[in-house]
Amino acid sequence: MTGEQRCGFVGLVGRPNVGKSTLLNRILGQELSITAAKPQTTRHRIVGIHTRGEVQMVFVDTPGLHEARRNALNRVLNRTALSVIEEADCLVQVMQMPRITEADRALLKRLTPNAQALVVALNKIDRVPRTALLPVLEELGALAPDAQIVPVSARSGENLERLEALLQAQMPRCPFIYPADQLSDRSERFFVAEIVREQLTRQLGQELPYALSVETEGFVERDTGVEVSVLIWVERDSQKGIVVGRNGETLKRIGTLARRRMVELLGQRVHLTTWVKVKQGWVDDERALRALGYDT
Ligand SMILES: Nc1nc2c(ncn2[C@@H]2O[C@H](COP(=O)(O)OP(=O)(O)OP(=O)(O)O)[C@@H](O)[C@H]2O)c(=O)[nH]1
Ligand SMILES: [Mg+2]
Repeated sequence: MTGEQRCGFVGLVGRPNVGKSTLLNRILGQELSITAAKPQTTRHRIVGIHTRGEVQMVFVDTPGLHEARRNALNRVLNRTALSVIEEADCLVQVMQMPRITEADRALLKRLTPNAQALVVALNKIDRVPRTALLPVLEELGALAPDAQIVPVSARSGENLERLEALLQAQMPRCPFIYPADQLSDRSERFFVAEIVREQLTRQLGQELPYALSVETEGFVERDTGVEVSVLIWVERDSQKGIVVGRNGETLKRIGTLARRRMVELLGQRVHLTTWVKVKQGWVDDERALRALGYDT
């Protein structure tokens, strides 16, 4: 019955690499938002819809907030992350063990005066001994006396039920926004590009992921499966060489891993073609960013 339904937006925010996307995926039980052991993996606002019984929680995963203002992409990522603060019914700031940092404190300070409920998910507790938790929890309690603090492990799933219960309790009375079986508001076209970027980010060295963007050029469903073609944009010729690798081996490996994930996502056969192109200076060009699908 619609009258009993509750529904709202939960914004996931925090500095890069603390585990926001892993947390979302774990709650959803699906690898929706791409993850990697490198900062700035998430570049878009990713909606993940979680409906259980009469409660629908619309999670919004965001890019990690960071200080760097090197280029337009950095600025766009921060803007995308901050926009969720206004629209969410409830905010989850993700932090990670073993310690909270100056950047965590600065963001917490920014979030505390907001009207909506604030939850701090202290993530990655699996990597520290129990005894390490107490001083950090005490520090957080003193910094944000009104926030609810939940130690969790997005990797092992520890304590996520408690986090979910807390968030559910914050959802206002409101009819569902999305059908109960919908998982995201993004298209399959969007996710196939993300899957390729995930593998590029994971497989390539430290710096290269920041010079890359991926765009779906073709997505055609046929009787024999889905034909996907993606463009990988880099900034320089030398980067193209690294992505392709000797005899095309690097790109081939990335393509194989990405295709496997696409088969899982789409539940059909996938034919994947990848092209690497050079677009000089795209990371500092708002128009190019818009054309590549960023929320400038
Ligand atoms: N040990 C441990 N590692 C975790 C946990 N949660 C996430 N990670 C790892 O932390 C790294 C970053 O995870 P992401 O989910 O991509 O982090 P993020 O906050 O979304 O990062 P950005 O999108 O770049 O801001 C990945 O290597 C994850 O596997 C956890 O609970 N425990
Ligand atoms: Mg992320």
